[in-house]
Amino acid sequence: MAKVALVTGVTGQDGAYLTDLLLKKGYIVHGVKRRSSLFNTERIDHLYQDPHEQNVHLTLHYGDLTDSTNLIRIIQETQPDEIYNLAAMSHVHVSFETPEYTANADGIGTLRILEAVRLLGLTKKTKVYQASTSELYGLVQEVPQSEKTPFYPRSPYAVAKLYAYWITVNYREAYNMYAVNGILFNHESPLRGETFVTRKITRGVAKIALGLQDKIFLGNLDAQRDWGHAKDYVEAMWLILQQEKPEDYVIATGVTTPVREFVRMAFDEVGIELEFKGKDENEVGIVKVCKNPEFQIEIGKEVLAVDKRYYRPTEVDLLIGDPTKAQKQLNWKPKYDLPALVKEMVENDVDLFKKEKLLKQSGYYVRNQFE
Ligand code: NDP
Ligand code: GDR
Repeated sequence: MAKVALVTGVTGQDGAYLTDLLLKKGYIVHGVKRRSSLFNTERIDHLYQDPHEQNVHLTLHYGDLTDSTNLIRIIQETQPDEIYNLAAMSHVHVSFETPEYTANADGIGTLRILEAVRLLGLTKKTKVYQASTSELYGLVQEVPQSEKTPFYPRSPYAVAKLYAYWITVNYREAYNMYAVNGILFNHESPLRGETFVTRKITRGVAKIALGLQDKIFLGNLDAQRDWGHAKDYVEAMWLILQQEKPEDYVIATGVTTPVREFVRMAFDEVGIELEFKGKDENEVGIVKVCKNPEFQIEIGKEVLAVDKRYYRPTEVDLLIGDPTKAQKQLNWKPKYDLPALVKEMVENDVDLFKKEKLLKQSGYYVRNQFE
């Protein structure tokens, strides 16, 4: 019998990679997607099957983490062996603007899933994976950060995820459930949301190289993150649910890099060497050399500037994970390093905007992108 998985946040970056992985492993996958006034399934359209077909392996259900009865009904109908709770308002900066909603969806939303499993008498059958985050570490207590490092959240997002983390641990201990946290450090990909810093940079670099944009405006260039590839990280999620004992795991590469260095690497991919000048909010990036004849870019042009509006009220300065436990117990090892990730993301965005440029040059309407 095929295993049944329920994936919340199926339309997001991780939802798309995880669904692909589970389908390849022979799972029947049910995904929870929100109703939206525009189509929001672009990342999984290639996996979607018309419900009128035979042998449908992926089914989408309308739902929301803020709606308990909806979640109870979906879990009752699908009777999942595994639930991957990936749904969340996942943008740290936006959580300062929408703290109450973030607490509801990211914190209480997790409780709703766990409580639904309990109410439906599925505690022995259904395993629950909670998408926990390195943002829990927040204000640096120690480096590298492991499963034993104390938490000090620094945003409404991280505080909501702290609740989700502990309620998952509590349901495991109180009801003997297989409920676990994957404490995942930042992971990116060509499917990354456009307003997270890596994708904002790779899209900006592609547009600048193609003459579609003049400059990228960023916030704190000194922040350091442990960046991996989402494809590797969804593999870890699956492994975490296949263990004999339910335990929490840190998933990270163990390498940290400042945002400024990510910018440099991304420009380097299109043959543009940058020189950084100035400090803090006055820092700029100027084109020093352009080695790629395909891209006509003026030497000395300012292509990067800092805009304070992207600073956060409280920042997480340094994240670097210690994945020793995952390496030993899960036998997990990432296939991508940062240069390979940056290369894939930049190439993807150059391709994307080459198409846009072609449309523009042929006189077709190109929608305005609000970023
Ligand atoms: P995305 O922002 O790409 O995806 C989030 C998903 O959650 C989307 O499908 C979104 O739907 C859905 N969603 C948002 N709010 C609700 C809600 N109220 N009810 C139902 N669905 C909702 O995030 P990622 O894929 O990058 O991350 C997946 C999870 O992992 C998140 O919980 C995130 O906080 C966590 N995480 C991510 C890390 C990363 O580096 N990517 C690291 C550590 C943890 P829609 O498409 O309609 O917006
Ligand atoms: P993060 O990711 O907050 O770590 O959360 P993000 O890419 O948004 O920021 C990373 C760092 O870059 C700095 N930064 C900017 N960030 C954004 N978004 N836009 C900018 O213009 C910019 N300039 C500099 C930020 O200040 C920050 O230090 C991500 C999300 O996926 C969470 O859901 C997840 O839990 C964590 O990763 C682990």
